[in-house]
Amino acid sequence: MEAEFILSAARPDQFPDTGLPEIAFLGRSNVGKSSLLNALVGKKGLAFTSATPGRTQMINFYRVGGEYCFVDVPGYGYAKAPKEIAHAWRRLVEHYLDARPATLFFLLLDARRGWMEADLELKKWLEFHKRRYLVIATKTDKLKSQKERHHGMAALEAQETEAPPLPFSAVTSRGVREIWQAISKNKNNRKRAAKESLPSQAPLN
Ligand SMILES: Nc1nc2c(ncn2[C@@H]2O[C@H](COP(=O)(O)OP(=O)(O)O)[C@@H](O)[C@H]2O)c(=O)[nH]1
Ligand SMILES: [Mg+2]
Repeated sequence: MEAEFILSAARPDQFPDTGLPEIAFLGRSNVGKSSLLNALVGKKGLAFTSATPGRTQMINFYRVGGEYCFVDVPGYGYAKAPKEIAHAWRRLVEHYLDARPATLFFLLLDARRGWMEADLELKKWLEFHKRRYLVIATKTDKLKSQKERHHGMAALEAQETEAPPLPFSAVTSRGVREIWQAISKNKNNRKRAAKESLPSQAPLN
């Protein structure tokens, strides 16, 4: 799939206006946001992945297949970041969430860890502000036994969400097809909603 980096935004006035439907990848540092983005596009090095949490400090925008804008949002809940930096990220991310109401949000959770405090906070925010979001369980390849898998999914399902969490692994590519289906379904729903909300035409005479 054709994909290109647009820009990294450190401030809200740098957010690009692509006119494309936006998909934002949200989740704690190291949960696998960049890896998911790369897997969906089929390009290993598109988004910067790192073994060191908290490296991506800006919001990165990518044009994907000429049809979508993917947004890699810096991870929250990284305890070791210096206070001022953590504060600046938070403000930048909050600005982003606030400024882009039409975005479809992917909330990524580590399949082994389930919901953590910061994830729950974000879920609450998304629901309060009526944003569309999907939960994605990452790193499912790390759940080795049947028991671990069962336990992992049960922990994710303990929270009520609009749609059930989608399992994903960047190692096995599990979930790529289902996630793309969810993206295009969302786009079609949006188109339909936009059509229905058009004012009916007044008769010409
Ligand atoms: N085993 C496994 N490792 C993963 C998976 N996704 C990401 N990782 C690893 O987890 C680390 C963080 O991934 P990254 O995509 O940079 O996370 P981000 O900080 O949320 O963008 C990297 O070392 C990745 O190689 C996965 O599905 N399975
Ligand atoms: Mg990243």
